[in-house]
Amino acid sequence: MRVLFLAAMYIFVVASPVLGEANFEQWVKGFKTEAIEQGISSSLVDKAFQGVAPISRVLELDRKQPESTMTFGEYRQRIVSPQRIARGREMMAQHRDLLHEVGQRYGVQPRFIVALWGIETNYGQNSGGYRIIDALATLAFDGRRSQYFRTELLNAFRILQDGHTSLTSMKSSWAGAMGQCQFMPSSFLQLAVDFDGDGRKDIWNTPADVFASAANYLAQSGWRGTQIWGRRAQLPAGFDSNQASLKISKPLLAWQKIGIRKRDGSDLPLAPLNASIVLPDGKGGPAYLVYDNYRVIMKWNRSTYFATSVGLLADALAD
Ligand SMILES: [Ca+2]
Repeated sequence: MRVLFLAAMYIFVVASPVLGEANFEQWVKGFKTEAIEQGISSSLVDKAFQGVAPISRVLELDRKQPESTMTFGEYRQRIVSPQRIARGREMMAQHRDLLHEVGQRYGVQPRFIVALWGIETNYGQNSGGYRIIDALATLAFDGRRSQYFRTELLNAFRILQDGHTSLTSMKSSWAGAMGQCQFMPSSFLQLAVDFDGDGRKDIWNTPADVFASAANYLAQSGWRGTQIWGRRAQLPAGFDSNQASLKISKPLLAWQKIGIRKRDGSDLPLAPLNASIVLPDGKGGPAYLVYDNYRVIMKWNRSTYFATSVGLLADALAD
C-alpha cells in the first residue's frame, strides 16, 4: 500500500506543472468573479491579470523558513550589522525634522521607526521586486495558506482601485509585504497614513508616508512613547530558565529580588514596570529583560529574533 501510495504521489508531482497551468486559469476566472462582486472594476482586474502565471520561486520561498535554521547570535550579526547601524545614523540625521514631527504625532521615538525601516528594507533600498498581483495570486492559488492570501489579493485590488499606487509601482516581497515598511495589504488598509497630504498613502516612495505608517502601526498596537523596549540583562547563577517566557510578566522589583541585574551588574531601574525575560538562543545565551513595547514589536513580526534586533538597532541609533 505504502509503495503504491508513493508511486501515485510521484505521478501527481511530475504531472502537476501542466495540470497547474490549466487549474490556474480556472482559479483566476473564479477570483475575477469574486473581485468584481466585491466592487473592484472589471477593467482593473483584467488588466492586472494580463500575462500572470504562478511564480515557482515564490512557492519555493514559501516552503522554506530560513530564520529557523539560524541562531539568534548569527541573525543579530547579520541584521544589526555595523553597516546597518552606520546607515541608520545617516538616515536619522537626514530625516531628523520629519522623524521628529512623525514621532511627536504618534508618540513613537524616531529611533524605533528607523530601526524597523532599516531591518525591513534596509532603509527602503530593498523593498521587494515582485509584482504584488503575481506574487499573491501564486500564493492564493497554491500556497499553504491560500485563503489568507486570497483575502490579501482582494485587499491589494482595493488599494489599487483607491489610487494609492499604480499596477507597475505596486511592488512587494515574494509574500506580498509592500513598500519601505513592508505592510501586507490588510495592514495598509487599516494603518497606512498619508502624512504629506497629497491624497495617496505612498509607502513605496514617500518617506513621510513610510514613517507615519510605521509609527501609526506601533501606536495602534499599544506603543508607549515614554518607555524603552527592554535591555540586555545579567542572570544570577542557578536562574530557573522556565522563568524566561513572554507568558511570565513580573514587576522589575521582583526580578531585582531574585538577582537579575543590568548587563553591567548594576541594579535594575526602580520604575513601576512589568517585564519578562527572553532568551532568544535558549539557556546559556544572552538574556533580555523586555517591556510592553517589546510585545508591540512582536505584533509587527511574531519573532523574538526580530523584536530583539529592532530593540538593539534602535539603541544603537540613540542620540
Ligand atoms: Ca502621501
